Amino acid sequence: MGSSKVVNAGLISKGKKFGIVVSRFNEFISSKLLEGAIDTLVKHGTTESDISAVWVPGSFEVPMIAKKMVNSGKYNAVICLGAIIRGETPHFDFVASEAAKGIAQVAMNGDVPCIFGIITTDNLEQALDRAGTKSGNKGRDAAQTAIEMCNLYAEV
Ligand code: INI
Repeated sequence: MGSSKVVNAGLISKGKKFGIVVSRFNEFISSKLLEGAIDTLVKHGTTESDISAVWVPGSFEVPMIAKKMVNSGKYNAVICLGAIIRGETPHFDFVASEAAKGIAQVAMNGDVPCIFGIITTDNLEQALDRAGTKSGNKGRDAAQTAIEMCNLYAEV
């Protein structure tokens, strides 16, 4: 319709500041997600010195630091990265559900977007696929989502 206002945020991140929280558990995978996220932010215009990444022990701890980063007022968006891989016990389900719930809670209570870039997979192969091989790099996707969302927060 001619007079309707349609908001569609761009993907330019120049001048924006990003906090990244990354889980050390399954570090081989999460370090690839981190590399992908940083590379994507830089490719879209962010200066490397405007990116701060914090390593935490596991995905369960990600929301705790994400909350502090969101509340610090220093960042235009916070990106959460990690890899939760199913094992023999129900541990996976608890960690995955608390990480997702915690990040959603931080996102809804904060004034800047907090992005869920934690992969949850049934096995290592599926995780590798999502960390820069067959299925792309979910760290890149999370970074692109963060850029779009912080540009949207500036518009809406
Ligand atoms: N943390 C992860 O990030 N990925 C996993 O696959 C994982 N598994 O499978 O156990 C995991 N567990 C650790 C958890 O996040 C906490 O660090 C730990 O429970 C201490 O609170």
